[in-house]
Amino acid sequence: MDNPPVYQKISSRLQNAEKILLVCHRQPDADALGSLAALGHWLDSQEKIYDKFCVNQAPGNLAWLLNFEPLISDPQQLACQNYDTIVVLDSGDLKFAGLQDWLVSLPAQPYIINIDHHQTNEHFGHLNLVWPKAVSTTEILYHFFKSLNFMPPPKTANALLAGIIYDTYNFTNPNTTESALTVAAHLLSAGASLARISDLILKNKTLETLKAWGGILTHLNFNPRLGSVSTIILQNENETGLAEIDLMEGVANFLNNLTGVKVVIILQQQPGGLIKGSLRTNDDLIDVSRLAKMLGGGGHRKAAGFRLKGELIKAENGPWQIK
Ligand SMILES: [Mn+2]
Repeated sequence: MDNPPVYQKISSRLQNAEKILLVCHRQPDADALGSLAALGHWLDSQEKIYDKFCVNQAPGNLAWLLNFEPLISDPQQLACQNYDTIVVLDSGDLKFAGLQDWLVSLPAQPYIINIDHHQTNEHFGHLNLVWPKAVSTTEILYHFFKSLNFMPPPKTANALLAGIIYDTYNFTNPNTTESALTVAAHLLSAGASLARISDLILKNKTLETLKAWGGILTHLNFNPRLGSVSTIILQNENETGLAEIDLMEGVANFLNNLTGVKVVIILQQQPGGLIKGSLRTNDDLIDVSRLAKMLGGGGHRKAAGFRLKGELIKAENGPWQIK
């Protein structure tokens, strides 16, 4: 995607900003954190002052992206900082970014730049760079940097590649594009290390994780009419020390490798009577983000999620149901 006018606007807004806040979505993944890190590197090169916020800290296998530095995770700490510009990365809405309540409480609204690739993005920014065809938000940032003639140093190339590897599941998702592969090739030329990054991001399963998967897979249920396979994760099934989201996403990606299945549905029981759902498909004719949106969530054509109020109940001799 080439959109020089928007790139220019974003660049000049950031160049002229006094105090910038970079934000990525809660429970951050390698695209969210890679975007945060890479944009931070560019701001460093411009000698700009900025902070980084995310509701949750980086998971252990991704902390290297931020040089093992903690993020601001308590919105209270944002008070009195007087940010004039906020860049929200890889988040389809302000709630997912954890900013909604804090923004409402502010006397004056900061200028919001929204850079994202989620199909369901709500264009909540004053400036929106939303490109659903990009495989990752870092792919968009690559084009942004290129248009500014910013040559990413190896650490930035690694951060950009991390987002592409994660969101394409190592270039194996059906949404992997020629353009993403070309960008990845350029990042390798810029000094990114493909094997190392993909090991750090994807080869992170522990024995405990696989044992938890084993328990979860015993609930598998195939619906021949819909061509869907579903499973559930009960509250006591995560003793892995992994974040709930990582356990769920891991199982969802694994099940998406099943042959003869159109849609993967995973429901996870959460405390407080909440059910979190994760949807996957490899079918070109199915857009799971539409179903997620109907259920109050969002995401991409091939991978989406939602949250519902309810409890998972096992019908007698039947499958699990939402009540
Ligand atoms: Mn992403």
